[in-house]
Amino acid sequence: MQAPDHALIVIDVQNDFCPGGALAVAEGDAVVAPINALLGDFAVRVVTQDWHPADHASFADNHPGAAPFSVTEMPYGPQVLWPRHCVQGTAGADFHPGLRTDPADLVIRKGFRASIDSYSAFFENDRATPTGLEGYLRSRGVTTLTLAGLATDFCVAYSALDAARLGFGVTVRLDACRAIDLDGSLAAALEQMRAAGVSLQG
Ligand code: VGL
Ligand code: ZN
Repeated sequence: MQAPDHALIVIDVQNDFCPGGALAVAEGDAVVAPINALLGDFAVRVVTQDWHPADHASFADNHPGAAPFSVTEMPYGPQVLWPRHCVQGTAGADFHPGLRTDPADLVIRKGFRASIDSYSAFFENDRATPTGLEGYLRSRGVTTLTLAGLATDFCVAYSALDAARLGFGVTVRLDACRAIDLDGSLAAALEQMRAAGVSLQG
């Protein structure tokens, strides 16, 4: 069992990121078994859910003529335009049916504002608008985090980098993550996490 100040953060293990989903990550469902095993080891357990309204600005089909996986400029910086995914209340937004969500203390939803995406569990993509997760963790006395889930190079990496910037000790369990790997994004994310002092394990 990990110390009481050490939390497991499970990122976006949802149907749309698993094989057959709208934004399927290769082997995305392979994270379910290792994460289920990890859940028993942590006193504080948080799961996140990507949770977009239908008119979300990150969906390519909300930008006439834009191709999925192209990049556009938003007021807060560059933004990948994704296939429509994790729409609030749809089956694609549900957690993978095999994920043990009952042991979770907190479910944190992100990406619910139409005009801004939110990869990180801590801040939206302007890197300034908080989700509230930092306050939750600090008020529970958490200082150290282990992250797992989908996708390594987007929501997991952004969460890990923000957590390190906030002063948490951060480990990413790569054996319990899978990546999208868009134009070298996995290698770049791994390098950024290493440079930020994130421990990459598994
Ligand atoms: C994610 C792209 C768009 C993720 C979420 O969970 O990594 N990626 N929305
Ligand atoms: Zn999303």
